[in-house]
Amino acid sequence: MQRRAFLQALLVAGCARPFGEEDERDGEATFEGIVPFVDEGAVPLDTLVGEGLDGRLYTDLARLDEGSLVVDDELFYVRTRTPDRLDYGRAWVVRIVDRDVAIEQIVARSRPMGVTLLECSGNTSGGSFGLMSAAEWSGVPLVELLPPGASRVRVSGFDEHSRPSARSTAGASWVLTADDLARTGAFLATSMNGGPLPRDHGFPVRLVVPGWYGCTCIKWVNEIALVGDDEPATSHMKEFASRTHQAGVPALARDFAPASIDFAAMPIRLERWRTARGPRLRIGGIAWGGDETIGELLLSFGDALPVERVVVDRPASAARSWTLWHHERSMLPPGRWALTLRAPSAKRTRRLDQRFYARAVVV
Ligand SMILES: Nc1nc2c(c(=O)[nH]1)N[C@H]1C(S)=C(S)[C@@H](COP(=O)(O)O)O[C@H]1N2
Ligand SMILES: [Mo]
Repeated sequence: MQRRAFLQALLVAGCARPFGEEDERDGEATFEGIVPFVDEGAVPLDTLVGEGLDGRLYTDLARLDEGSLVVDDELFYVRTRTPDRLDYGRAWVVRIVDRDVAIEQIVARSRPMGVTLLECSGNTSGGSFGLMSAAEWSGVPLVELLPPGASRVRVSGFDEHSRPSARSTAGASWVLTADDLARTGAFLATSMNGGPLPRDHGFPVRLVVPGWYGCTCIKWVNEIALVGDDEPATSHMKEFASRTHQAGVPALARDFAPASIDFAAMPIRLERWRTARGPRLRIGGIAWGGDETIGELLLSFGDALPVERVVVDRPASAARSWTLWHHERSMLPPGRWALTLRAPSAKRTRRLDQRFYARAVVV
């Protein structure tokens, strides 16, 4: 079933003849199996693990297809589960500047905000790159809730956990300028995929900053404060400074660069097929990040093979979500192959330049 869905995705993506005319002549193509990625963490996928700050759900990217680009609530990645010290018995109020705003008022003003992808800035191979998902959100643009002339705000969320974490620091707040809010269209989200926010995703209200790393998308928002130009960086900002590609760990919030996600791409699924022409490799992948139109990627398997061109149809208008691409070639020779992509026409690709999203297979 999943394979059929994947094939349909390829058809939808514009590959009407996955194997070309030669294969039609040569006869049927037979699916022989998945070529798994190696040397990635053995984390369980699509399953909640851990509690509180260490709570995670790694989304299985291999099953993405045209019909599942908006990820169901239960499969959307989780980084930090609902704090156990959060008391849902009390009415939720967000302190906005000098007013206490009841959650009902924010919900009443919420409207569709479209599909936006979130990616954890710590989305590494150790987690099979599963800390990334897209959903459809409803909410209220943050600028609409602020007094005119506000130049810098600090958005904070509830983050008290009775169990400390070895890896993560409690306390979640990020400072954004009016310019950041206007440019990204940052909004307070009260709904995900048509329903209320699930608790683990910040019920009843979270921040979504389209195009920025997930660490800026504060969950369980309870305070939005106006701050001055000399506002110190928060502990949360400092914790995520290197993961959001800051120069060192700036002491002041104003010295943080926008935590934007550059254009990036990676393979998500390699399939081995048998055809009359010989064994074939079909590669499915995703592209996301940046805000520009991208039409072509360069796929490398390492120094032993020439780089191959991959057509990708990623208009700027789709940049808030992710886009599927696919590529087909003869089966790789026996050996270990590291797949990396480049996007020469993209404005900036810091992670692709570092081979951050490299994925290896053994044939
Ligand atoms: N209150 C609070 N908000 C938070 C966090 C947190 O630990 N506490 N983690 C951040 C990080 S690092 C990420 S990647 C996103 C994850 O959102 P998700 O779990 O809904 O996918 O939430 C952000 N918001
Ligand atoms: Mo994150």
